[in-house]
This record gives sequence, structure tokens and C-alpha cells, in this order.
Amino acid sequence: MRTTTTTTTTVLLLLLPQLLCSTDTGRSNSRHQQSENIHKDFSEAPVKGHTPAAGVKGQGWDTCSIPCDITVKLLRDEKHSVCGQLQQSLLTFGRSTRKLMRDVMEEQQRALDVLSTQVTELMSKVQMLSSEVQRSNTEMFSVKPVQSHGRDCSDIKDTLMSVVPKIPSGIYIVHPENTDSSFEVFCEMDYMGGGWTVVQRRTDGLTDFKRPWTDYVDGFGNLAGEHWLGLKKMFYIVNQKDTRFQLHVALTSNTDVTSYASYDDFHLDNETQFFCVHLGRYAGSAGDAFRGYEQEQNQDTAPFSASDVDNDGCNPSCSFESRTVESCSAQHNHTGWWFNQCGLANLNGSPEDADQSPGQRTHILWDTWRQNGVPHTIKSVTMKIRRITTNN
Ligand SMILES: *[C@@H]1O[C@H](CO)[C@@H](O)[C@H](O)[C@H]1NC(C)=O
Ligand SMILES: *[C@@H]1O[C@H](CO)[C@@H](O)[C@H](O)[C@H]1NC(C)=O
Ligand SMILES: [Ca+2]
Repeated sequence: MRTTTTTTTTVLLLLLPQLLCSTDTGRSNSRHQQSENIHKDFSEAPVKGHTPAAGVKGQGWDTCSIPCDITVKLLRDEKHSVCGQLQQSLLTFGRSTRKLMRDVMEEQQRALDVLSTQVTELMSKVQMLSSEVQRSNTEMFSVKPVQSHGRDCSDIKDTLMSVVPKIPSGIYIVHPENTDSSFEVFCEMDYMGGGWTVVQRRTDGLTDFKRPWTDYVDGFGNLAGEHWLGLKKMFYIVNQKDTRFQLHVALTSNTDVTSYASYDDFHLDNETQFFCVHLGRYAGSAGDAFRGYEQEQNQDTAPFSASDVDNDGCNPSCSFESRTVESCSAQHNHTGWWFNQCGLANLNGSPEDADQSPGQRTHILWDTWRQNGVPHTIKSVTMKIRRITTNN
């Protein structure tokens, strides 16, 4: 009986559970053939018991050994218990379905969360990569070696002359022959036929020329304004094979008088010899201050000195204008130059009329340029070099 009921319950649950318990009238019409058979042996009696017919009364009593109202009560209880179980099963089924749904949705939500995290990570990774690409592009651009324009300003002029009608003055990159070195220089392309590499310019006194040896070796200042190109770079340019350079010194007084001194050869020894200067024949209107009037003043072949490197020929000291001088650089406001017992030239002096202590020589000095025996006060100077064409 219990097994049958359980089977019935399961079958009913699977087939049409809601109809079974909602109404009694629907059950004979809707019930399945198999469950009709299962119920036959005990369900005939109560149906007849409700509406007893005289013709079949005897037959009903034969099969129904238990009194009818008890059978009815039993069956009703059975029905209630079946329905209860059914409802319980339905509830459980519903609950587990809801739980399943919830689990599935939670699972999907978790998957979505993971996906969206991954998408976010990917997005930021893409962003990072693209900015990296951008950065490496700009880096590549700035790291890309700049093409040099020529070996020096004369070489640049000779190269460009045939293709450009007018070559502008300005900053160019040069790469002297037989060096690993490329650097910027200011080229004067208008002055006296052009092709000049500027190696020094002093105009407004805004650049500090009170510098140690290494600065004079490497160069300092602003190429478009005041600067010292640097002994090493000068050396690279004038030391090129099969070339000769002339030096041109252009001076302007504070009354705007101009003059010049030029040397038909200019070259330097290397650093181990302190960049000794070698000068050719002089020509000009300012006098040969590099050589001076006497042998003791001659700066030709003199090594370079700076505030911290003393090659000035005053060793241990010089007698100078009735003073004892140990350092020409110190005497000249700590500038660098090819001093020889100081001498008559120092173009690295100050263009300003600063108050100087007695015996000091801090001004731009070119002592051979005089008017009525008095030296001009010099407000600006440039030193430039150019190739001399050799036809031998
Ligand atoms: C010495 O040089 C410094 C720095 O360039 C400058 O300020 C000063 O005026 C100079 N002194 C003289 C006396 O020219
Ligand atoms: C410097 O010049 C001298 C003389 O010409 C030479 O003997 C020496 O090797 C040179 N030194 C360098 C570093 O080039
Ligand atoms: Ca000295």
C-alpha cells in the first residue's frame, strides 16, 4: 500500500500534480490509464459508498470487508497524506529549483565579474602598451642621430654654395674629419665671404667667463650669444688633415669703432701640451697684441691657462707694472687664456666697465689697439676661424 502510494505520488507529481489536489471532479477525466488501474481495487468502494445503488449493494459488501465510512475515512486520510506529500514535494521541488536558479545566476554573475575584471585589466594593459609605443616613438625620434652638415663652417659653405643661393648664418652641426665627435657651432655665412666658425664671442657680459680648466676645454655659453667653443672642439677643427685655418679677431670699441687682427695660420697642440697656440702672419688694423712689442709679451706658442691650471710663465711670479703677479688668470678676473707673463691680449675679459681694483686687468684686452697712445675700451669681440684654400 505504501509502496503503491509512493509510486503513485511520484507518477502524479511528474504528470499533473496541480490537478490532482485542487479538485475531485477532475480526477477521473484527467487521470492516466496506469494510475486508474492502480486505484481500481480500493477506489471503487468509496465512490459507490457515497452514492449507494440498490442493484449493486450486495456486490459492494462482498468486496468491502471493512465498514464503508471507515474505508472512506481511511481513503480520505490517505488522500490527505498523499496530497500533503505532494505539496511537500512541490515545495521542495520549487525551493530546490529556486536554489538551482539562484546558484546558476550567482555562477553567471561570478563569471561576469571575472570577465569584467579581465576586460578592465586588458584595457589598462592596452592603454599602457599604447603609451609605451608612443613614448618609444618619441624617444626613437630624439635619440636618432642628427645628420651633421659638414666638417666645419667652411666645408658647409662649400657644400651648400652650389645648391642654395644664400646660406644663412646660424647654428650648424659639424663633424670634423677623423673624430668621433659631432657638435654644434655658430657659422657666420655673411661676414667677409662667410664660412667662418665662431670660436669665441663676448658682447654683453651676461656669461660668466670666470671658469675652471675643464670648462675652457669643453666650452660654455650660448652659441647664438656669448660663448667659448672649447679648446677640444677648436683642436678637432683645426687639426683636420690637409687643412689650414686662419684666425680673425673682430673688435668693436664702446664708441663703435671697429678693427680687426688676422693671422694666416691658427692651430693648437693637443691637450697633453695644454693646447699651445700657433699663429701665422699677422695682418689688420688692431695691431698684433698676440705677440706684443717685446719677446716677453709674446703669447704665440704659449700653453693655455685657467683659474685652476697655471701655465702662464710667471713661475713662481712675474714683475708686472711694479707688482708681483703669481697668476695671470687671477690678475684677469680668473678667466682662461694663452697667457705668457700675462701679455697684451686677453679676449675673454669682461666687456663691462666694472670697477676694478688697481693693478687688475679684467676688461677685454687688446693692448695694441690704441688711439693717441690710449687703448680703446672694447665692448665686443668675436674670434672666428676659416679654412685657407691651399692649391699646392
Ligand atoms: C669678474 O667676473 C665676474 C663674473 O663674470 C663679474 O661679475 C665681475 O664684474 C668681474 N669683475 C670685474 C672687476 O670685471
Ligand atoms: C699629443 O701631441 C704629441 C706631439 O705631437 C704626441 O706625441 C702625443 O701622442 C699626442 N697625444 C695625444 C693624446 O694625441
Ligand atoms: Ca703662474
